[in-house]
Amino acid sequence: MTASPNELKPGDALIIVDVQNDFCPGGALPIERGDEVVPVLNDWIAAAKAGGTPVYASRDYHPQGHMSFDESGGPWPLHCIQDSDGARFHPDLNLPSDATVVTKGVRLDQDQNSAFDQTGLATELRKQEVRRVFVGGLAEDVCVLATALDGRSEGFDVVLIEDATRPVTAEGGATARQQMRAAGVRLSD
Ligand code: VGL
Ligand code: ZN
Repeated sequence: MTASPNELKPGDALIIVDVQNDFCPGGALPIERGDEVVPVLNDWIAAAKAGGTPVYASRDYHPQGHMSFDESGGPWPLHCIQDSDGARFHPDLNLPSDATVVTKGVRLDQDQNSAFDQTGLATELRKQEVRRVFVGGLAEDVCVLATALDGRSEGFDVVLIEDATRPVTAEGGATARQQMRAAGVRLSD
């Protein structure tokens, strides 16, 4: 069973990972059916708003010449360049005005796949007395995976919203789910 927005309660937070144009069909690093996470996440956002659950939205936000680009010997095509249209959140994602945007991938010398990596997110969540995070977004086998695993390492209960994520590759998605399950992330079989 996938997670349901009506499970949200005090002590929870919603973390929306990298739902940006470049990761959706038509973008620079398109994830198959990546845009299908948007309506699902909008239901979660609506429930979060209604219940006072804090919403965090991470964005991949690379400088020109980033080390993760194939032109620099990295694994990925150019994507999510700072200030580009591809780096913007999907236009249909109903981010609340009080959502916290978590920017990552800005370092020239290393990639930051996890929304927790050097962003201060764990500190902020503790400050908000968050104990459990619901995670969705893109991509399941890259930044969602890294974020969910770091959430566990930081001591949070982590729930993957399975219908709100898509992998770069199907095999990658299967491996990612195994890794998440082994780390104690809640997800369906
Ligand atoms: C991502 C590939 C490269 C992601 C970011 O957000 O999952 N994937 N950079
Ligand atoms: Zn990236």
